[in-house]
This record gives sequence, structure tokens and C-alpha cells, in this order.
Amino acid sequence: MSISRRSFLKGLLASSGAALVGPGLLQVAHAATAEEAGKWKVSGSHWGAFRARVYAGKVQEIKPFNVDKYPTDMLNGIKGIIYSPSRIRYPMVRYEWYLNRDKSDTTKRGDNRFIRVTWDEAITLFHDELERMQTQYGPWALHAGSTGWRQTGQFHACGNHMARAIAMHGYSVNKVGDYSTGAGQTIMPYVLGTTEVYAQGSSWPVILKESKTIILWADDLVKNLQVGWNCETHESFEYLEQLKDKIAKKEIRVISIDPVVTKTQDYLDCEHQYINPQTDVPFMLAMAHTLYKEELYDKKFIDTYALGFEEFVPYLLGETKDKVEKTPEWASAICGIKADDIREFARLLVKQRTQIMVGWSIQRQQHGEQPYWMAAVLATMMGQIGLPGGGISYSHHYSSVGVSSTGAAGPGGFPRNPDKPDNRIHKNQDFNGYSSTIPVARWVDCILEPGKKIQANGATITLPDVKMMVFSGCNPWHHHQDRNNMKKAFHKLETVVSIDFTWTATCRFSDIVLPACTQWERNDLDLYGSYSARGVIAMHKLVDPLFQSKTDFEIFALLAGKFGQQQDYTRGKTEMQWVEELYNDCATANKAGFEMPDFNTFWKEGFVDFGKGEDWVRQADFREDPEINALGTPSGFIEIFSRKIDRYGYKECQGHPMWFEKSERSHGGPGSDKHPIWLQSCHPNKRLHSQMCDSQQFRETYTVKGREPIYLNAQDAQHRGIKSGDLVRVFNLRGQLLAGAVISKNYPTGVARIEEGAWYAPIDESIGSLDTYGDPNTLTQDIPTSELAQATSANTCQVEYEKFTGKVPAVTAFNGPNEVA
Ligand SMILES: Nc1nc2c(c(=O)[nH]1)N[C@H]1C(S)=C(S)[C@@H](COP(=O)(O)OP(=O)(O)OC[C@H]3O[C@@H](n4cnc5c(=O)[nH]c(N)nc54)[C@H](O)[C@@H]3O)O[C@H]1N2
Ligand SMILES: Nc1nc2c(c(=O)[nH]1)N[C@H]1C(S)=C(S)[C@@H](COP(=O)(O)OP(=O)(O)OC[C@H]3O[C@@H](n4cnc5c(=O)[nH]c(N)nc54)[C@H](O)[C@@H]3O)O[C@H]1N2
Ligand SMILES: [Mo]
Repeated sequence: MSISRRSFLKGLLASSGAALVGPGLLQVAHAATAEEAGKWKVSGSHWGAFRARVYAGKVQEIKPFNVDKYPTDMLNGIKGIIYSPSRIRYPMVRYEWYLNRDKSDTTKRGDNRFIRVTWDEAITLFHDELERMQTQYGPWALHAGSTGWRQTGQFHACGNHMARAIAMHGYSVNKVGDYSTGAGQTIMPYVLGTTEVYAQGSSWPVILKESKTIILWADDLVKNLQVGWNCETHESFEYLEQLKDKIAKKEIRVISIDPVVTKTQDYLDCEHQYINPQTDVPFMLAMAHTLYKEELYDKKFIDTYALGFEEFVPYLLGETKDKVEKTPEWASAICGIKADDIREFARLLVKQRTQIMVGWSIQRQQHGEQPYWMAAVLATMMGQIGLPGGGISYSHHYSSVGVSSTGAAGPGGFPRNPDKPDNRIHKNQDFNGYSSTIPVARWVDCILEPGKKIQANGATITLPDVKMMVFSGCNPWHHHQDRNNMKKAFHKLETVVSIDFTWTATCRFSDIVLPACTQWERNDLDLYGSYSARGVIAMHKLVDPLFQSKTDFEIFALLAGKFGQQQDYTRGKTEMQWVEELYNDCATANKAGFEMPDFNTFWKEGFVDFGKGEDWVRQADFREDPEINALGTPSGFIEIFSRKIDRYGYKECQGHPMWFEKSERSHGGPGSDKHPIWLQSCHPNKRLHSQMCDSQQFRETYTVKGREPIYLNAQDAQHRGIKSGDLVRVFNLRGQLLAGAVISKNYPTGVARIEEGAWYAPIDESIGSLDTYGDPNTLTQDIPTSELAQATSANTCQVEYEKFTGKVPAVTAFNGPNEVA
């Protein structure tokens, strides 16, 4: 957290009033009629906070939480998660592995043949394998670090449970970064001084009041604000509604720069600037060129607040590097926007107060660092950074960013680290010359190319020889790229352990699978409103853990028990004692600004609401005094040129933003002769990644012939003899899948979308096997953004598709393991 943000929060705390406890929920409970038999309980999820009616030991009905005035229809998918046919019922072990352990035939991994074992045997096997890694190899052989979108709830945050238990046993390989913003969070500290992607943005009321133009750059707010990191209450949608109104009244112009007509554009009824995929940098460079040539840029702002413009301009003018002048004519041929339109757009940016909002998808492509850096340079030339309603943000589509924060502290979580690090069972910290920390998206490379040296953010990383992986709260057989490459890697792994509540493809490719329970089968608490810190919500256990599932807390306590440290792991406390303690700690932290009721009152009422925060303008303090409120960059100023990055000497991320051609690109780019269609794998409209894909009835509201939809352009489809509702085979040299055609006017020629998170469903475990449901990562490539971030490049992906005419295979994703008796 930057200093300015911290002092902002402090200010808020000092001026805020008392918290209120709402009576609404109890009234609802008392009002329950006979037809509504049962008890209303409060809980939540990434899709929204809610109340659930529980009767006869079953969740019967779900209604949005009081505060949530814009609930999403994904609440209709919740019951289907709890009662999914894919639920993991018992601890299971891969049959072939059960017989032969680390000598097992790993090419059979993924054949989905499993045998049921008792909890005690499963935990013993898990523990034995951890022991074997530490004694036979060393800490470099174990990677248990990959984390993802674990369910809401601070105490049960499953990554913490795994991390703590594993660390109490010994050291292991760690990771940095994440799949969401790997490139953005690495480049932006060099440029604007914070990750930007996880920073609170200017408040919506300020933007609505002051902005005359809003640029949505690859930014689908309406789709992506449906989910939040904490229990979401969708406060942003109130402002989106006001924005829609202002657009209709022509008070604000909103332009969406996107190859696709987004859900946001449809909702707001705003303008669209089409752009060829992956070519935002040429468009930005040409606008910078126009501002420079026409002397429309803010020289004074650059002089006062930025460094390195002199190093950048010669590149713009074609005097250095590629020796190409970045004229609108040059850019037009790449990005597909007419040169005159580029000039007009540039003039518009500086004509009046303009707020740029950048989404994250364009940094999830090869050289994803560049559009982020270049957008900051453009915003610097515009000179509006730090002004109300002006400047640039990289986070307004995420977790209620832009809803002003109350400044209240949220509840803490279960501790990730051991209380007594010296008590580790295995104290060996010798990584055998390998690096102990890797960039998160490079773990498959470790398995395939151990010992290889790569560059990452100024360091040299030696990829460790990983032999065992443990996954909890993440689904790498959804989130990682290039399934067939992953199969090759998994042939080399000795042991894979998965802890999940649903039988994902990751479980299918594991050796030991442990059934966790869902968040609705345990007691917890969480923040609601994410960045707004709107309140604290109780997450009442709705039903007991189904089948033999257990909470992650219980599972890892059992593991710690195997090495005699259960008491240290739990600190001798039960679930409810932990929940109460986290609540009380939170109340203490908020004492100065918000009075919170005692725990029992909170638990009975179900929530504590902190009210609304005060409006705020991002970077206003820096604008006011760049010396006192210096940015977190090496120089304290905006860095158009980064000496530090320049000194790394990287090829694909140099001292200032540049255009690099992609390894694959549509509209005449590399690879488009054989595979002309750009496949984007955006975030799902009706899921959170792979979560909820197993919610059967809800899934059936969007599938086509039981398959994941592929959204297609009409001309492209017609050209291939395809109609909406047809099954299509989508393929490239990396893989093939079946999907159901949905022709949509929102998609331009050369562009198709399959939403990420569709469950991987291969016919069998062989390499190249047809995916019967439609996971886009069957087709994506596993290459880094650059030597700087080493982040995922999922959106650099070309494919071809055809009508599927063969014998239609059944979908293999959702029926759990084939149990060997
Ligand atoms: N092609 C392509 N790939 C992408 C992306 C893309 O845009 N395109 N986006 C990337 C991004 S941004 C992200 S964030 C990742 C997301 O990748 P992940 O975070 O791995 O995706 P999820 O589907 O949310 O997987 C979470 C898993 O954890 C399990 N789980 C949830 N809660 C618990 C719990 O309490 N205990 C246990 N034991 N398990 C639990 C769920 O059942 C689920 O299987 O995907 C990345 N992959
Ligand atoms: N409903 C829902 N919401 C979510 C999530 C979810 O799974 N479901 N996941 C959450 C998470 S973990 C994350 S990381 C965020 C992801 O947030 P983002 O990464 O921002 O979201 P995406 O949906 O992948 O892409 C946003 C837009 O970028 C456009 N786009 C893609 N490539 C290009 C390009 O080359 N140029 C231009 N100009 N536009 C391009 C797409 O067409 C799309 O409209 O969303 C969060 N919100
Ligand atoms: Mo993400």
C-alpha cells in the first residue's frame, strides 16, 4: 500500500461514524411462512452475498443479501455447486499409483481410474510422499504454491491452510505473481510506482461528475464486476446505471476500444472503437505521435511529473530501434483503424476531461507489459493524471474498485506461516542450486526443463526439478495454458495431490484426491464489498459437509497430526473459536473509527455494515506535490523511460514501451494463413473461471448440445457452413476441442471467443485427445509475456474451426472418477 493510500485511510477512519447493525435479516426470518419452512441463514460467495433458506438439512432457496441491489443470476447456480454430480465423495487414489507409487506408469495419468481409500490411509499416503520428497530429494522437489480463487471466507481460506501445514513440515518451492495480472503488476511499479491493478481507483461519483469522456480500453465492467474477491455486493452497478443515464443525455461520452462489442457496451449503449486484436500498442503509439506532432501534449505536466520523454520521442519519430516512424498510417495497417480516425481519437483525448480505464486482458498476451506501459505514457502526455475525472486506471472492472472505501479494516485470516519456524520437521533449505521461487506461470517449464535458466524481473531463475505438486483452491487443468504440453509434464511428475470439493480435470490428473467441503458447509466470516470494505458478513454453515468431505482446516490438521504438530497447527482452537477471534481482532482494529457489536450479536444478526466511504481521486496527492507524495518508482516520478529495465538488457521488454509483433496474430499477422481465427478466452459471463461449470442446471442455460459455446462471427461461420447450434471442432497444432456454435453480431470477422474455465474433458489421457466439452486452454500457447514478467500469454492464440461431422462423443467432464472396486 502506498503512503498516500495509507494516509487516506487514516483520514477516513478519524472522520467516520459508528457502524450499524441492520435489523432486516431477522425480520425476514421471523416472517417466514409455512410454505417457506426452514431457517434463513446468511452466507456469501464471490458471486454475491446472500441469504439461504435451509430446511430438512438441504439448501432450498437463495435470495440476495439486503445490501446487494444488483444481484447476478449466478446466485441461481449456487445450489448446483453444493449438489453437483461432480462432488468428490471420498478420498480417492489413482489406481495405477496406488499399486506402484512413484514407479507408476505416469502416461496413464488422466485415465480417471481411481480407488477409494479411508481418510487415514489417504493422509498417510500424502504424508509419506512429503517425507519422501524431503529425504530422497530436497525442498526443490516439492511445489505446493500455486494458488487461485479459493472460496470466500477468511478463516477457511484454503491456500493458507495448505501453506501452513506444508511449511510446518519443511521448505518447498514458492511462486510470485498471479495469472490475473502477471505482466501488469510487474511493469507498473516501474512506471507509476504501484501495481495499479490492485489499487483503489478514483471514486465513481467524482468520475460521473467531472469526466467528459471515458475510454474503456479492453474493459468489460458489466460482465466482470459480477464477481468479487470477497462476498460481493455489487455496489458499482449503481454508478454504471447513472453512467448509462448520462450517456443517454449526452453528458458523458463513453468509447469502448475492443475487437468485440462487450456486455458493457450493450448495457451502456455507448460508442465502439473496433481494433484488430493484440494491436493496441500501435494505436497508442500513433496517438502519441499525433499529440507530439500537433503539439497537443502537456509539456508542463511531463516536465514536472515524468522522466524519460526525451528517450522515448526518438523511437516515436523512427530515429532509434526499428527506425520506423509511428505515424497513424503505419499503425493503421496493423490495428485496422483508419489513420484519420486515429488522429481524431488523439485530439479527442486532450479536448476535455478524459478518464481512461484499462482492463486486464491485454496484459494476458505476449508482450503484455507494453500496452500497460504505453497507456501510462499516453495518459502522461494528456496531462490529466491526478485530476478529478481524468487520468488512467487499471482496476475499475474489479471487485468494486471505484466504490469509495469506508476505510474500515476487514477481518484477518488463518495464519499462512508456522508459529515456530524452527520447529519444522525438515530444516533443509538447500535448493541444490535451483531457485526457491518461480514466476507463477512457469511451473510446467520447471517440470519439463529442470535446471534451465530464465530471466525474470531483473533476476536469473534456475528452474527447480519439481517432482511432486500439491494443489488446493486452484484448478491448474483449467487455469494453465496448453493441455497437451501439460500432459507431457505430468508424465514426469511422481506424485500429484489435489484437495477440492469437485472432480475437476486437475483431480483426474492427480494421484491422491482429498474431498474438501464447500464454503456453505462450514462457519466463517468475510468482508463484503471487497474494495469498498462495506461491512463484515457472517457465513453461517448452511448444511453439514456432504459425503465424507471435510473442511480444509480439518484436512490439514490431520496432516499436521501425522508429524505430531496438530496442536501447533490449530493452536488448540476450534473453527468457531477461530471465527470469533478473527472477528474480535477486527473489532479491535476498527475501534478508533467504527464500533462493532460483540461477536454473538454479530453472529445472530449476520452482518455489520460500515456505511459508505468518502470520495477520492487517485494520484491527486502526487499531482499536488510530487516531491512529498512521490510515486513508488525508482525516481519517484512517472517513468516513460526506465533506466532499471533498460539495464536488464531484455529483448522483449526494453527501456521504454515499444511495439513487438506477436508469435501469432489474426488479420494478416503471423500464423493467420493456416489458423486465421483469433481465439480470445475471456472471463465467463456465467461462471467464475471453472467454478460453477459443474452446476448442472445452471450450465444448461448456456451450453449448446451440452458443450461450451464458441461465439462466432456470422461471415466466418457461414464461410465454413456453420449455423448457430452446430457442433464445431476447433483446432490448431496444439490441440482440438468440440464446442457449440453461437453466431453473434458482437464478433467481428477473424475473432472467436470461448470463455475460460470450461471444464477440460478429454476422450482419454493420450496426447492430442479430443476435448469433448470445450476448454480453450486445450488450444492456447504456454509462452511467457517477456523476460520481465514471465506471465501467461493466453490471449495470443490462433485457431481454425470446422463443422463437426463425426460420431459425437459423450462429454467426459462431469461424472467424477471411474471407481475401481
Ligand atoms: N485461457 C485463459 N486461461 C486463464 C485466464 C484467461 O483469461 N484465459 N485467466 C487466468 C486468470 S486471470 C485466473 S485468476 C485463473 C483462475 O484460475 P483458478 O483460480 O485456478 O480457477 P478456479 O476455477 O477459480 O479454480 C479454483 C478451484 O479451487 C477449488 N476451491 C475453491 N474453494 C476451495 C476451498 O475452500 N478448498 C479447496 N480445497 N478447494 C477450493 C474450486 O473448486 C476450483 O476447482 O485462470 C487463468 N487462466
Ligand atoms: N463474470 C466474471 N467476472 C470476473 C471473472 C470471472 O471469471 N467471471 N474473473 C475475475 C478475474 S480473476 C479477473 S483476472 C478479471 C479479468 O478481467 P479482464 O482480464 O479485464 O477480462 P476479460 O473478460 O478477459 O477481457 C476484457 C475485455 O478485453 C477485450 N480484449 C481482449 N483482447 C484484447 C485486445 O487485444 N485489445 C483490446 N482492445 N481488447 C481486448 C475482450 O474482448 C474483453 O471485452 O475478471 C474478474 N471478473
Ligand atoms: Mo484472475
